[in-house]
Amino acid sequence: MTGPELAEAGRLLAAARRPVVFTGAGMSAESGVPTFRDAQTGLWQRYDPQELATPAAFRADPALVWGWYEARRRGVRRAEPNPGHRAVAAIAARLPDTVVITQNVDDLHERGGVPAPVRLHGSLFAPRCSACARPAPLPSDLPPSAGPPEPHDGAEPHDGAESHAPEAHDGPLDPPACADCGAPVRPGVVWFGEALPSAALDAAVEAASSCDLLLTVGTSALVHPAAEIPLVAARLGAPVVQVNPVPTPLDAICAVNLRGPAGEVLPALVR
Ligand code: BV8
Ligand code: ZN
Repeated sequence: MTGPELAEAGRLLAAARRPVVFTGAGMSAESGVPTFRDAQTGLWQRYDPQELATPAAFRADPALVWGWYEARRRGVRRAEPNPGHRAVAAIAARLPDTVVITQNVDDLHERGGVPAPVRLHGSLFAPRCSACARPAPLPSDLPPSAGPPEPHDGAEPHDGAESHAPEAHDGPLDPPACADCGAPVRPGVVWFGEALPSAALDAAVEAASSCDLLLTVGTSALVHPAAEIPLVAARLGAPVVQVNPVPTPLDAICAVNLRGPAGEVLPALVR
């Protein structure tokens, strides 16, 4: 990323009144939350996330899939928002008409100062019944194997490594049963092959259709229909600025490509 590109992106952001910030897993990478393209750790090294994130996988082995999501949720609980999350919140504070649209299922935007992002793929923190869709309580965060206490529970900060990937001691875990109908509780995320929540998708298309800048951060732009959101903005004439250490299919439509990590680039952009 060079000075002129950052200056041009800063000029476009300074001129914007209704920006959209569109984020993917790379937004949380510097918080230690693995991206989908990162190598999985522990038990899940043997699985392609896209094979686990499907209704069929949950039907075939609810404990394996529920255990994976619980491990990811505990990892997110141990993570902290990074300076990139706080820079996105600074943009939204400065420009009240900002809309943050995320593909991520962690809660780091909320904890980093963006109270209500448009959530295209749901949340790790909204489990529901797989049959009657009744919202289910979040399980206690201490796994049966009584791993290290959660730092948010007032205990010492987790002495874990940088990464908050699912850990080796995490493994299959039987999902709780719905209090109403007894069916297994499932994660509140959108799996591959499932439709996105129509209200969220409509809100995202509406925001991308009326924005005057779209800032896309940390996405490989391979997952549809989310990947079409930046294209909506570009087709309607809004400039697109990308933050990603590597090229993506979005490069061709971007006015500026800022090659670098979100946690460094975004604070420099909003300085
Ligand atoms: C549907 C929740 C229909 C679960 C997720 C059209 C074309 C091709 C395929 C399809 C298509 N339409 C539909 C499909 C099928 C499929 C799909 O897109 N497949 C692709 C992968 C081939 N889509 C679906 O199935 C969708 N559903 O279309 O349903 C339908 C309609 C009606 C009725 C019934 C059905 C549902 C897709 C949602 C899947 N759920 N998440 C969970 O989290 O477990 S998506 C999941 O993958 C993540 O949430 C995330 O959104 C996505 C991964 O994308 P990214 O966020 O971009 O993350 P990734 O790891 O790929 O990339 C990270 C990037 O960050 C990299 O570029 C890296 O360079 C960068 N990076 C790294 N570090 C940093 C960084 N950037 C900045 N700073 C850093 N420090
Ligand atoms: Zn139920």
